[in-house]
Amino acid sequence: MYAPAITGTGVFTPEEVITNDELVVAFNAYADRMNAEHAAAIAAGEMEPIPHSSADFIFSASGIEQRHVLNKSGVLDPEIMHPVLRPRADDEPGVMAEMALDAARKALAAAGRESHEIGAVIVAASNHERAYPAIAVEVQQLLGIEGFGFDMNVACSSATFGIQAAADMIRSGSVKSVLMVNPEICSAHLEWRDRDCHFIFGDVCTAVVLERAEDAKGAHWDVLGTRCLTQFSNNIRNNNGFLRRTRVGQMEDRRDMQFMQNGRKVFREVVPIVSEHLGAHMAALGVEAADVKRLWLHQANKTMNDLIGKKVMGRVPEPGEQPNILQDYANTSSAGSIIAFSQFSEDMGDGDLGIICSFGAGYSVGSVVLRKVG
Ligand code: CO8
Repeated sequence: MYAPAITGTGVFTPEEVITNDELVVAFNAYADRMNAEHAAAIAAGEMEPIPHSSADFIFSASGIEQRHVLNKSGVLDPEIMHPVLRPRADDEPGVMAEMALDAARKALAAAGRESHEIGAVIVAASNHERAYPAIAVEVQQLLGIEGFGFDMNVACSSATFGIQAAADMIRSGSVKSVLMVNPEICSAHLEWRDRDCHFIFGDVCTAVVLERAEDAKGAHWDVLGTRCLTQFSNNIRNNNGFLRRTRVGQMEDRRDMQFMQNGRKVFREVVPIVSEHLGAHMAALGVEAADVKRLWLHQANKTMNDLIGKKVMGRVPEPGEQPNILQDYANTSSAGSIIAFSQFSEDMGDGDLGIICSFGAGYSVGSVVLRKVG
């Protein structure tokens, strides 16, 4: 058995940003247009008017201030209301592969590794661009990696489940090192015309290099343990998948074809499930709350994270102990906790303990307990 370690992380952040104010202006213009178009039906009581969205509501309900996206103009055009991404020919990199390359190169540089030294690629994400060939195999080919690759989807827990899969393969000796990547094109799965959820998501890609701890070239994170849990629920569901390519009103317009949730129910159910999961994982590893220097949680909702942080630590976490990035990125599905880990771990010292924890559709919960070395 070999001890697995995280030796590098990388984040690809799309350049384009949509603030809450910009988003609300676009949504309200869309609502006004639809209400004018259907004025007669609304007046006859056959249809409810679409109410306006509000930037104040978005911030107070979620803590989100802005989001990065691959295409801002399509999302903000009241006639379109979805990202417009250039269709890719089969002989050029797909969108997810392109995002993955940027994040992967950063993670490899952080680990001090060349891509040909990696033994396997896992692309773990909620939002897949196609069914097959696997995005991971495309990334593998683009980076010149021998060995194999496969895709995984456990919604917002894809990255932690991907870390567990990688760590288990390294432990057993089937591979020496793994590149685990999370390209999340959440904007293509979000229903930007639904006021209840149009503010939730953003786009990003994270990457993590895992290898045998004994092979690490510098400071690294020993993986002390991983734990995954799933429990079926329809409270977060998407029945179709990638990309609405047609213009508003010109497609079979089933609401279930994009992201759907029962947000209130999710909120109520998530806090106990995640808190119990983390408590049990810590107990199994003999980790006390007082030992935990940092919690890198899934980034969906600030209030939810504050509650989970308090339950796990047994007190209100000090500023910096449970860093949030959702104010800048919104919910980036599986990548959120990895962005937090990547951006808020450099300052930690030799022997410090931290926990990455994701939670998402499925339901799914994944935790990774890490100890800094070096
Ligand atoms: N602008 C203005 N008003 C609005 C808007 C808007 N954009 N949207 C809704 N409102 C109004 C509603 O009409 C409603 O009005 P009224 O009270 O008069 O009926 C009022 O505001 C409250 O609406 P909601 O009940 O929908 O709002 P919430 O307070 O519940 O907030 C959230 C919505 C922020 C989405 C909240 O439900 C939430 O965060 N839920 C948690 C789930 C979550 O984070 N989902 C994100 C994606 S899924 C994910 O990342 C995984 C999460 C955890 C998985 C669990 C695994 C174990």
